[in-house]
Amino acid sequence: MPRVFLGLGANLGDRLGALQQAVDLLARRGVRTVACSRVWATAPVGGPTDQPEFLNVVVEVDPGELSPVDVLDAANDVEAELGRVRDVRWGPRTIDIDILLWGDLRSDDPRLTIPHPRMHERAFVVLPLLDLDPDPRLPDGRRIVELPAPAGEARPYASPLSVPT
Ligand code: A4P
Ligand code: MG
Repeated sequence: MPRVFLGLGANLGDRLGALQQAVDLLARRGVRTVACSRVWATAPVGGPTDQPEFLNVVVEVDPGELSPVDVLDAANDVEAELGRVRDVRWGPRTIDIDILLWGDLRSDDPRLTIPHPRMHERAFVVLPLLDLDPDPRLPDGRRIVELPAPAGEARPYASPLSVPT
C-alpha cells in the first residue's frame, strides 16, 4: 500500500475549525485520515505579503480504492463546501487541500502533479510531514532531510486534529 500524504492549509476565519472540518468531510468521501501532524502556525510563502498567518497540517490518508484523481475531486469538493473562493493565486483561503505524495507515483499532469512540485522547498509542508515520517523520500529517491532547508517560518501551534474512527 502506498503511503499517501495530503497538505491542508487555512488562513481565513476559524482556521482550526476549517482544518478539522476538512478532515471530517474528506472521510465522508472515502478519504480517511489515519494520522495527523501537529498543527503548525506558518508565515505565508508566496502571494500577497500582507495576508494573514496560516495554520497547516499534513495528514496521512487511506484512500481505499480511490484513484489519485478521485482524491483530488474529493479535495476540490471539500474546498468548495467549506466556502473557498479561488481568486488570487497563492492568496488567502478558507482551506486548501493538496496531494503531496502518493507512494512512489509520479504525475506530470498540470491538473494533478505528484509529488506536489514545491513541497520539499516549504517549511509549512516539510515540518508537519516530519511529524508523521522522520525520513520522507521523494519518488526519485532523494531524502527530504538532505535537501536545502525549506523556506518560511513555522512553529508548533496545537496538537494533532482528531482522526475520524
Ligand atoms: N493541482 C496540481 N497538482 C495538484 C496536487 N498535487 N494537489 C492543481 C492539489 N492540486 C493540484 O490549485 C491550483 C491547481 O493545482 C488546481 O486546479 C489543481 O487541479 P489551487 O488549490 O486552486 O490554487 P493554489 O493552492 O493557490 O495553487 P497551488 O499551486 O497549489 O499553490 P501552492 O503551491 O499549494 O501554494 N503559505 C503558507 N504558510 N501555508 C500555505 O498553506 N499555501 C500556498 C499555496 C502558498 N503559501 C502558503 C500556503
Ligand atoms: Mg492548492
